[in-house]
Amino acid sequence: MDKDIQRIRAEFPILKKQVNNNLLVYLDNAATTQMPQVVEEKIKSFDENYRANVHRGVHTLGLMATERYENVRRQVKDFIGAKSSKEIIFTSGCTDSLNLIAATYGEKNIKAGDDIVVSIMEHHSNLLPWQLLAHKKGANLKYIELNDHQELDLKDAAQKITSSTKIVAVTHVSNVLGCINPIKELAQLAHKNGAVIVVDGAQAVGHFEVDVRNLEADFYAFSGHKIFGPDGIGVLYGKEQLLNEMPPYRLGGEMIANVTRTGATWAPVPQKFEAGTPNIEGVIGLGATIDFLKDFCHIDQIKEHEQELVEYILPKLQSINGLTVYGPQDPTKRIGVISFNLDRIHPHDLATALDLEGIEIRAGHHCAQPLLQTLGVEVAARASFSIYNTKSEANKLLSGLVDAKEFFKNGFK
Ligand code: 7TS
Repeated sequence: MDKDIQRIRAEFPILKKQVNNNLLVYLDNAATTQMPQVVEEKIKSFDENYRANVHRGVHTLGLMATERYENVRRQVKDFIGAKSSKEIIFTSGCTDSLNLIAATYGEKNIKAGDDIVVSIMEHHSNLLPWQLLAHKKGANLKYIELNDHQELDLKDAAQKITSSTKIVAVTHVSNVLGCINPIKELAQLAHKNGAVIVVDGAQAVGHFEVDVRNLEADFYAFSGHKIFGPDGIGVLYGKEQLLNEMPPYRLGGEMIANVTRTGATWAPVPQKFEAGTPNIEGVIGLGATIDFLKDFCHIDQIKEHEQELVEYILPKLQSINGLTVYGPQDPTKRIGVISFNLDRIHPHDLATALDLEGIEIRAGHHCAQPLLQTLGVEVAARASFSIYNTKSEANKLLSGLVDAKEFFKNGFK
């Protein structure tokens, strides 16, 4: 395994960089992962060999660009186990995908008095669109709470999801707690009550195998930049029938069947939801990313490696006096995301101290303020591990934290 990790590390030139005179230790993968060379090369090849707009002209470059673009749609379909490539919509990211569902499916189907059920651990991207929709329509927003292990409480979910529920919107993996949520059980609860389930997969895809049909998800959203791909590209999966029944999101070029002076009809899905020139470079890069994930890293190996790192570091973190880790204590219930606070040191100070040693972690509210309020804190530090991180980097984090604790207690030695 270690040899394989070194082979994977070699694909990421940035990992050889020095930051503040130390070898970079990149532990902010939940915010954005690094991009392997092969993805950049694929994007460069598009720009150098067949750069053109898609779905428009009949010239050679345009046809080549369209063919590659549509091939990636088929690749994504296979990657997440969708039934048809018509169910794959390219968006600018997970946030865009989630806003799309609320503004189309939500606008059409939510009425006053309906319930929308989210979990308390949602990223603001899967909370604010539902909050706004509920305010606009006079609907109720209900929260599934945490259980004693700081995981999603399925018993509470069974009480909150009722025949009044029209939409259940939950994250597959929390970007703060790192816990993997029981999506299939939630989907079955939603369906039993006649609701649809929207799954935010931003922290799940690329960490373990995701099969939308096996999960019974109605909608599933994720971003390219969190799975070693480019920025500004994301995916929305939706069941074809649901997408067919939804009104369009943005209006403009390429999403119409016919336009007259007085009206318009819409193109079939997925074009109906891809108005204007899409992020073609992003899509080409996403295709290369999926190849890299499947053929070079292997999804099962990613899962195993993150698990191994969590099993290694979690007890050691917990043995640091004054350090509180959030989320389930059982490493098998997590991906490589670990949020914590150390004594009363502000996470920004902690992150700045670690940065001086080249260790990059995230600090703040992680765009999950209601969750942090529930945990009784305003901010937290977060280290998030990926396939290219090593135990030696985990050790650097541990000793960096111990140094920071000493420093903030005693000042300069
Ligand atoms: N959902 C979850 C669970 C996320 O973690 C994020 C981003 C998003 C949605 C939004 O994704 P985007 O690609 O559209 O921005 N999370 C983080 C994070 O934890 N730190 O920076 C971004």
